[in-house]
Amino acid sequence: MEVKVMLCFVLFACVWYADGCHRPSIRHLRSLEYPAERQEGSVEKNGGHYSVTLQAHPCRFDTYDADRDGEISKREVQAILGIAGETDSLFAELNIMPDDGVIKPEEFYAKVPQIITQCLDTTN
Ligand SMILES: [Ca+2]
Ligand SMILES: [Ca+2]
Repeated sequence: MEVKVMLCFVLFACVWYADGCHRPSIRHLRSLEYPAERQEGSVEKNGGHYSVTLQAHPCRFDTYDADRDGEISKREVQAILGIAGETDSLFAELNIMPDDGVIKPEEFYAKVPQIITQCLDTTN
């Protein structure tokens, strides 16, 4: 019983806190931490392949996952490659299972060797 009361109190406190203070959301904080000016490269589309120019490794998941949460959001790709049609298009192709709206490592590594020029798997 006491636990339930405690949980109710905690929940109430959380709701009150979130409503009362207009503190920036985590998402907002992250966008401050990784502004668009951080752009380090660009993407061009040549035929069926994307040519990704990057200072960092264009074939590594970590390069794009700026906040290291294990998934790549569209904003993270835009932060690195710029806000452009090619960026959206590349994101859409890498996001094989689009329902979650993010690119998971398994999606990334399944697709990147096929569509990014610098990462093409030449062993096949
Ligand atoms: Ca991320
Ligand atoms: Ca996905």
